[in-house]
Amino acid sequence: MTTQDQDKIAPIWTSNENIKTIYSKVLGGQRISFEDGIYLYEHGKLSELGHMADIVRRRKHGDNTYFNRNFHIEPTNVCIYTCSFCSYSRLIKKREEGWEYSMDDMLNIVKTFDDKPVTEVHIVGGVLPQYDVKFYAELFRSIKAHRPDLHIKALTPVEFHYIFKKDKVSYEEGLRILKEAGLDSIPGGGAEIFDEEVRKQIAADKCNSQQWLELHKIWHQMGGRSNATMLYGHIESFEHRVDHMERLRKLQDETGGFQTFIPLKFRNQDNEMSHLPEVSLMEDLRNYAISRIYLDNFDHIKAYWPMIGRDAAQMSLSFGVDDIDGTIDDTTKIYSMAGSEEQNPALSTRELVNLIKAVHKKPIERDTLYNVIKDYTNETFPEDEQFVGYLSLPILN
Ligand code: V47
Ligand code: SF4
Repeated sequence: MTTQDQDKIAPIWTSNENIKTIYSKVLGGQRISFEDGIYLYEHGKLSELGHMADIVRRRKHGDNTYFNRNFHIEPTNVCIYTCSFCSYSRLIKKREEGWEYSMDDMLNIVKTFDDKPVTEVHIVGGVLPQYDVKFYAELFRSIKAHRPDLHIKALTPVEFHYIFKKDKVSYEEGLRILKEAGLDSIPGGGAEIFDEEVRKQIAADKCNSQQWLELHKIWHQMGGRSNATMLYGHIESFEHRVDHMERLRKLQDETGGFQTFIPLKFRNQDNEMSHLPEVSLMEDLRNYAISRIYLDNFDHIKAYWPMIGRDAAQMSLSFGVDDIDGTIDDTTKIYSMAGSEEQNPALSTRELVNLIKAVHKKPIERDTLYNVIKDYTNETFPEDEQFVGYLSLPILN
């Protein structure tokens, strides 16, 4: 954004002096503090947050809105861990619904995409002893042998910590083995909330916050790229959310290896935290906006549309989000089991492109590392004449 463009930004209309101060920091490209973050959660109006987040979004990406063509493989839905927000693991309850894919099962899933222009496979699931370093290294090698150009985004510190410890290899050594076998990048899962007390209550037995951050740090130092998530809207406070982002911002200052921050809204169906209500769409938008403002050193903020639904994903694009993932043909179950909006998360490229265009943004297909594959801004699809759009953006506050 040029200075001339900045002049075109309407000044924020507020009588709140603290918001004015934060606004001038955002406008001047200055980092906001921990206290500013808390203040925004506690006192920022949706319109103010959206306005500020949109300044940051536009400065970084203009109207560009990214998506990619990927598919998911979940090796198993059985897990030795017992996170209380998890609706997915079939270790204890509904064990008969558990699946455990073999290497061949997973290769067969990859082969079903042979004639599709996907660029990424996202592999993540439960943690079980038979999936060890050797297994994953062989899996990655076989996928690459079959389809060398497919980007493998796989596993999280939850799996890495478990398998490296079991196989008695250091984080460095384990990551080196898997990288050589074909691991290209690391998705953002397993972060939940870093605060130790909250983590103890919701995810007591898996890798801790320090281990999560350490593993990403080492991966970044090896030249790797990764994402980071935050599970919000359960028992955490606003302070815990800002603390979570603060720890990520610090690490990003050190390594620069994170690409995308993905806030994940807690869904309450069929898990041990079902008694908690889910937060509102308004809170989701506020949270996206504050993430965009706070994480000044993250290039991208992603709204994972299968989780929040298409309409909310469209709205999020005016609250700091510039990426909506983009699964075209998905087998992921972790959210549908937890009560996500989309029970059958599949969108064709045309639907995805039109969904982005309907809110006057530019649809850009990207690869995992955000290299542009295709700009769909001027692309017309045959059915476009009938397309009237999904929603016009409401004024919310
Ligand atoms: O870590 C589990 C979350 C995550 C629930 O990097 C839940 O591109 C809400 O990290 N309600 C795994 N969330 C998924 C993940 C992810 C997804 C999409 C893209 C990327 C990426 C990463 O799913 C877990 C946990 O935080 N999760 N249960 C639930 N009930
Ligand atoms: Fe296992 Fe992940 Fe579910 Fe926790 S969230 S129980 S680590 S599958």
